[in-house]
Amino acid sequence: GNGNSDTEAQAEEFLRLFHAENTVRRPLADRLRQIRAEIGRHGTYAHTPHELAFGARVAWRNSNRCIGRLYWRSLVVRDRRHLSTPDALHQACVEHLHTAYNGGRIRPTITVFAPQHPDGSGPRIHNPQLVRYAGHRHPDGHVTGDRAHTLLTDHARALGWSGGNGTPFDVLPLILQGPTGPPRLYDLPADAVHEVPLAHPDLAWFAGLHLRWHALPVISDMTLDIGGVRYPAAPFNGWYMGTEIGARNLVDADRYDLLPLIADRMGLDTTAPHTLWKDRALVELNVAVLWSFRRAGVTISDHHTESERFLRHLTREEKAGRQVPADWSWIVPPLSGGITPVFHRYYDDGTPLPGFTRPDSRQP
Ligand code: HEM
Ligand code: NRG
Repeated sequence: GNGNSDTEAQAEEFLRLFHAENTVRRPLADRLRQIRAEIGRHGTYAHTPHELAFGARVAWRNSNRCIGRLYWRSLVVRDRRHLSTPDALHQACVEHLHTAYNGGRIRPTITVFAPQHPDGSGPRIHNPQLVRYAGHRHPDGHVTGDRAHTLLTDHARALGWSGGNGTPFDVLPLILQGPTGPPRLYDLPADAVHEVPLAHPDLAWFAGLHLRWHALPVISDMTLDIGGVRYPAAPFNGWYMGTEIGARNLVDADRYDLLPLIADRMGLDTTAPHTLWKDRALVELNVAVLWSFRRAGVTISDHHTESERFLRHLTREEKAGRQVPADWSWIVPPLSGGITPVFHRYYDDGTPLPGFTRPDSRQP
């Protein structure tokens, strides 16, 4: 955990940034004095609602893997710091899904729950995203569903989950834990989880594959770190870029691994890589994802549009005198990289705070 002096130094750095970028009535020196006293007494301090909202937006702005940062100022911040019990988390997560979905016009939204206590305790969401599909493991090693989630599925079963119909798209329950006490299971109500059935504008058989994906990517396993205060439960979402679904989730060999099936239905020659059967199947799958979301009236964007927006973001931030940390290997889309403008340049690196962090090895 943070010692008091670390917390103080990080608080001061954040408060200086907050005062540099915002019009704040209260003099900086005043606020810093108050924060130091609070840290002295309690080992931590409380953000004002204005500080919290700014900190969350800057955490998005600083996310070096995110291509979607142009709209960082418009993030909707739901201040739920008074909530930390599993029951309350569950209710607020369901609300998050409704308000962020907004009838299909997705609103980038974050819900911030109670902060971590100086002793390290705090609320936690065990699911990596609020909506995840189960990976059902069979005795012969075959998996039905999302192979990335076999461990999460086992975890849910060990806690007593008996749901799921054994389909490839069974939504897992939420596994929620308060600052004290064991993790608890909560089913998501069906009307909170919006999904899009996938079809293709020209390939009539495509709908018969019965593929689907959920409308909202709500990351729930990252800690929001602002000015020496950590929020371990702070689920956030924007909208999908089509390639996340059509070039990774449904395609990776350790996810749904669907290219062989799609190529077969397309009647492609899959006997040699030089026929580019994988590439041709990949493009049609991505056409299907984008077309289906649009047809369903659910916000989604293609990688050409998001790349162009990201370059606008770089120009705008540069004008404001700020560096934009970016990780090329995450920013360049997994389909047609070289024909998007984000491919053809270098980026500043770094992972400044405020930011979203992960305790495990996926964090740089
Ligand atoms: C990562 C797009 C909104 C924070 C990503 C990735 C994409 C993306 C394509 C890479 C994901 C991957 O390869 O798995 C978008 C789009 C948004 C959006 C199109 C639409 C508004 C947001 C918001 C936040 C955010 C609202 C936070 C408030 C992040 C973070 C990562 C990320 C922290 C890295 C995730 C990780 O390490 O697993 N985003 N994003 N993004 N985005 Fe965004
Ligand atoms: N690739 C993951 C989601 C990662 C974040 N992507 C976003 N974030 N679009 C997947 O589920 O495919 N967001 O906050 O919108």
